[in-house]
Amino acid sequence: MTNELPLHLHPHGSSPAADGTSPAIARAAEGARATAQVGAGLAREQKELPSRFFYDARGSALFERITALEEYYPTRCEREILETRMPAWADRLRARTVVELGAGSAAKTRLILDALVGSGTLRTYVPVDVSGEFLDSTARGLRLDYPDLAIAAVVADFTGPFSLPADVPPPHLVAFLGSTIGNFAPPMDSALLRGIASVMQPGDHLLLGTDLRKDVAVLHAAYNDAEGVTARFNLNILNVINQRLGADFDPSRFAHRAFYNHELHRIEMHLVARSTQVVNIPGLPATHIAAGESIRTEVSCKYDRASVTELLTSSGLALVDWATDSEGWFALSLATPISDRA
Ligand code: SAH
Ligand code: AVI
Repeated sequence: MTNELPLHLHPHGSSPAADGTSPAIARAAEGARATAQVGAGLAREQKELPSRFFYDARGSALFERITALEEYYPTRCEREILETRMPAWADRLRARTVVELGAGSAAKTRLILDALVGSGTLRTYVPVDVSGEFLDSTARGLRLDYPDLAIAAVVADFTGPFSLPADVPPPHLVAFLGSTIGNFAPPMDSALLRGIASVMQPGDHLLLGTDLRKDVAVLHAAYNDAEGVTARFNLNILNVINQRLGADFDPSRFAHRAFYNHELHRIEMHLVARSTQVVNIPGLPATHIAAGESIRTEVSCKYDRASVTELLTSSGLALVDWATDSEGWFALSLATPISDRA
């Protein structure tokens, strides 16, 4: 794995500096890029917002609450697979560094760390996440519980270029859990994985979590929980955009909606305007939203083995192992760069 992930997924604006530019300039560049992205999304016929804006400290905390909900099965299914498979995988991977994209609380990751520490190979864990405050607290907790590991947290948007710390000894395991890949519609999904594959070296592996296609009632309940936590998570995107971009969205004038799009095999989360309104964002033209019109805030693609294999192959990766939970609701795939196949 080389030290810079050269991922360029955004057509609008430049990405935050990974080249030693001062933090103030990098922040201004990120602000300009965020405004350009939000503006482009709101100008589409189907208005949309980039889902990374769910995740400020409150959004990350709300996501953690979602993972504990009875209806939200992906976390417990993925945990079951890790509990079952990680000890054998650790012996096979012999990873000295784990890099995790979108680490969040890294609660499940502890199963990966435990197995690799148990095999005696792991030296360094690099959690990467855009939610800085939350990531700092994750890293603090891990340093207490894993005093012999180097925990090198990187606050970054993994869809832009970013640098890894200098000391990340190979072989590497890149963990991309939770089906976060599903939040990227084609062709962004493949572009993101291709960027990851391009910096992997022989002996490195990707561990990819993907939510599987299933009974629509199960999917629907997972994104429309009875307590309304997912609704609060969805609405929080407007608070984050207000705070980061100085926008004047009024969250009380929107309602949560999540449904399964059968044709595209994905859950879509939207915010539906309760009334006609105008939203102002500094640097952008006023956004007119009609009553009943929606803003799409997230897609969450659902897969089967064939579509995961196809996604990996189109990204320059080869599937080397596949495991599901006992219900067959979630899968973990181990993959290597295609050039690395025996
Ligand atoms: N891996 C954890 C968390 C999944 S939630 C789990 O499986 O439970 C998705 C995580 O990815 C959040 O922590 C969020 O802050 C992070 N994230 C989302 N988009 C991101 C982006 N573009 N760059 C970096 N992190 C991102
Ligand atoms: C992070 N991501 C994979 C979650 C998902 O299921 O798509 C985010 C989420 N959205 C609503 N609930 C959870």
